[in-house]
Amino acid sequence: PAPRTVLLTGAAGRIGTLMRDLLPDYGYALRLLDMRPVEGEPDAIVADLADRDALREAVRGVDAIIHLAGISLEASFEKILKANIEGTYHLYEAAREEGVRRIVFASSNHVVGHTPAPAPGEPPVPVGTPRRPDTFYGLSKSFGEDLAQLYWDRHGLETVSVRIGSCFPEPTSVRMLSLWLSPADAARLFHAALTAENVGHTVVHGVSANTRLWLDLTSARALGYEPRDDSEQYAGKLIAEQGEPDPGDPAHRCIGGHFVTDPPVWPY
Ligand code: NAI
Ligand code: 15L
Repeated sequence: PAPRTVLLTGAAGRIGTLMRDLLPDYGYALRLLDMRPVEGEPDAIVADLADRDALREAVRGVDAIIHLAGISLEASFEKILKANIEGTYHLYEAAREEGVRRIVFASSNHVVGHTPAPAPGEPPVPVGTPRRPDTFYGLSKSFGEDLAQLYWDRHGLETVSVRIGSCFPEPTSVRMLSLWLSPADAARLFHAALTAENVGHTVVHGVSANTRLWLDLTSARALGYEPRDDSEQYAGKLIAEQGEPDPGDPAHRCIGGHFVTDPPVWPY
């Protein structure tokens, strides 16, 4: 049967807030979790990923999990270790113990951040490209993908790891023209990842059907994802403001952009 009750971790965050709005239209009943209170949602579970008892209770009875919680920018190794590496492990253990069948894991383009960005006209980077994390943050997402593979091979717990590009209401930089995932396409992709059959552990890129696409969508489309948005409608305005991407600029040389040279740091 198709999953109905879904635990959304990181529900107070940027993507979590967008998905709380969009996913109920696909028929999901969402259970929410975050370390911060979720505005307007008094029933949301306020718990840290370090709290194994709370996680076990939170996952009990859900059909699937969308795992967005964690540090979403660069931080010290110690902080990343606790939130993203140990935290994701605790969530997978809770899911295994409670018999949850599937997790959609928010991975990131920063798993392959050091990969050269394709030049205009070159094909997008395939999902099987060697991993080249650009930060401890990207490294933690690479760990998450390997953890997902282990829990599939060893325990039969399925995961779709979504290497999200840049999920924002609108692209705000020239780089994002190549990496944008519109909120509506994110909901389409999460729905496909929750409902496709026999995914085992599948890695997909999470981007819209952008004209300047850097990340190949073959494996995402194989799940049934049909993106409808294209960042090109914002290209004129962004290029007028910021100029054409300069291939000599390190922030345009690699998929990870400014994370490669000057990563934004988690403020907490
Ligand atoms: P965000 O930083 O807005 O949200 C993350 C949420 O996780 C926050 O509400 C925070 O309170 C919660 N959180 C952090 N540590 C926690 C812990 N130890 N226990 C419980 N909750 C914790 O990030 P955003 O943009 O919503 O991203 C969601 C996920 O998608 C993240 O895992 C991020 O790494 C990933 N991602 C996001 C991209 C984007 O473009 N927004 C791109 C690639 C990946
Ligand atoms: C990410 O992984 C971050 O979580 C998000 O805040 C954006 O910066 C995104 O990558 C990006 O590369 O634009």
